[in-house]
Amino acid sequence: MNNLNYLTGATEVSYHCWLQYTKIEDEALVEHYQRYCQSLLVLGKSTIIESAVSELQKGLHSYLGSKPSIATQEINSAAIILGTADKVNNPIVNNELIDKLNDDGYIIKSVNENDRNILYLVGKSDIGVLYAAFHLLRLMASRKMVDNLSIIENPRNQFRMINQWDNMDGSIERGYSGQSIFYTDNQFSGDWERIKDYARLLSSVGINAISINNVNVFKVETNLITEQFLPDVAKTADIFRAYGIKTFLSINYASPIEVGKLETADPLNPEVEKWWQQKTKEIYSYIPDFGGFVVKADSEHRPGPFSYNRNHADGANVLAKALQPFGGVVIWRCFVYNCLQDWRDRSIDRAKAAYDNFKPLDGKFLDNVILQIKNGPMDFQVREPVSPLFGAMSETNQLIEFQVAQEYTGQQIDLCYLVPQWKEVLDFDTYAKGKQSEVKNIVDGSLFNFKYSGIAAVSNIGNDTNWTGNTLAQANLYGYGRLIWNPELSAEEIAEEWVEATFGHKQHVKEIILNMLMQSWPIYENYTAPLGVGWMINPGHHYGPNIDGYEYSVWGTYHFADHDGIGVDRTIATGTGYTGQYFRENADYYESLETCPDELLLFFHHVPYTYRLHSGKTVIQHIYDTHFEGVEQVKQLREMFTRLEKDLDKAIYANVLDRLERQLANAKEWRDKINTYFYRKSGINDEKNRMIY
Ligand code: GCV
Repeated sequence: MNNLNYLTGATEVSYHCWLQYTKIEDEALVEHYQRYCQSLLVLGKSTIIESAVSELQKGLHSYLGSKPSIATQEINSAAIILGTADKVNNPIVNNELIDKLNDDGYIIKSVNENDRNILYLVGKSDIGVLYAAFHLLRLMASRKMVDNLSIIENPRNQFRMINQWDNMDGSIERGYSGQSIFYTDNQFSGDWERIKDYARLLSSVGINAISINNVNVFKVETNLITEQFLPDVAKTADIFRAYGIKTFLSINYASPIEVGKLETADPLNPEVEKWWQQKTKEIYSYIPDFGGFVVKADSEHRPGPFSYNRNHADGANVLAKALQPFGGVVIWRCFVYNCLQDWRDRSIDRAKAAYDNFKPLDGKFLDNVILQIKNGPMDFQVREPVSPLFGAMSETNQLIEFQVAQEYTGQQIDLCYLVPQWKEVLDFDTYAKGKQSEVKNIVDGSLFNFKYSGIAAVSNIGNDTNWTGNTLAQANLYGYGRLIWNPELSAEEIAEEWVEATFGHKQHVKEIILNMLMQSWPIYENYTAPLGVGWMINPGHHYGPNIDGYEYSVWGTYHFADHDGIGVDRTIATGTGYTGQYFRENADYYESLETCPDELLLFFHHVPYTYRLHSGKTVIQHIYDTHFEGVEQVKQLREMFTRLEKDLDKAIYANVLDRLERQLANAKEWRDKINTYFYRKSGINDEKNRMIY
């Protein structure tokens, strides 16, 4: 890490992300912390507790310049006492408090006992102790005082998961930050230190589950469940386990054929059922706490139960039965649609596919199956409505899937802080059980009392030294973890925490970066596809504009623009009927032009270019204005950032500036292509007579 590579942000500073633990210069504050942190009394022994101790030692040493000593039984000085609730023999941690904790929850209390300051870090279980340690280190990153602390924290979501889309040849599907840290040349990379650092980063924001290979499972990865690779999977799982993270594998639905040499993978075939049971038993012999399988089936050319005229419940249940004796789960993705659909045929609508495929199966899945549903009905666009499947399946466990990787949102070249987008999704009221049936109350399991539920997301990391390509994209990984721990946190609060932990405390640095992050999603939306219509992006690699670009064939466009108007009519009255998949309140809201929000207008309606938005502008003028404005806003982002040249690590500065330059070029290209296209199509002049190329 000594070789600086400025454009990839390659310095040790960027490698440590938000776990910088930067030395505290303010002596009074050092003294304040020292009043609590001279020794550590560790109650209990486990690999997770060892991780907590090692992290505290590392962090405190770095912040304060001295490592706390490890006390064994008696404490003679100011101390941090850490352990699980059952081990802490002190009335301060009473049953009333402990009863408030869920399995991963913790308490932090600072007290003065016999003239000694004590900080209790107490978990309901070991993982809570580790989370409490990270919480304390986070408080110190924000330079918060620790007197009179009385914190009770519980994660809101049970599954807090990351999905790697890593392939064993080292590539990452939709990866924008180098190669895989897990694999190279069709082998495990053996870079266990890096994997451990990834585990630390994930655990520090509360992630507790990871699937370590791409959901598109190709030839080599199919063998991850065989003795060829299981020893390395087990080694990986050992590393994650020490940080409270369970390991999952994505599997190939055709494994009984490809690995087992059976003639079929029909889920109702007894031989297939037996094969999965034996295979699962074998996996658990390597990894006793293996999480389970993630499955993409019958989607984008992946095999699945449809080949045998079976449905997704049949498909998932055979795996669930095999996992059930070991406490494992099947995470079955709902990203199922006909990718070869001809968009000229208006009777089919990709947006309807997940609901149409899965809703009729509600209640038919075994209780250790969890459906993983993308946040929107399409595919991680900069703007799309919330998937109507949320709330529609009251008897089936559900996870929501976000994409931290910026596939359609700038590929970690363009700045796009996604926490505000995810927050909007989680706050969306489905009306499944009347008011207050928000997505966050569905995926936290409370609305329908799901046995298993939570949130998963596609990771944005690779082996670039700064992990995320653009150093500022680290905020999305941090923010994802923090938001799913507590969906009530605001996007600003999370961004501020991240900025302080990563860049320190200079007021103007904080203000500028915070400002840049908070504006970035609307800016990206301004210069790309307008008003919720989606795509208009280059097919294949998904970066840069291609207005008529259409993914799987040359037929049709996603936007139905012609000389008169643009947008997809998804109404019940005259369109595809997609709006009817929502509960009444939302169906009516989107169906009517009166109420449909501007930002989703073209997702739901086909309107003339002269149609007037609630904003008062016509659609065409909105397109011109936002695209001119988007470019100016990117210029401002760049200008703001250059004010930080003297404040930031050189490599980080160069890395982000380089990305902002490329973002500006991208924004200009979008502006010019979009404005020209719609000017030519509509023949309507820009009211402000700006030059349209
Ligand atoms: C892993 C989109 C992406 C694919 C991805 C797929 C999915 O279509 O472009 O790369 O495949 O989503 O989520 O399965």
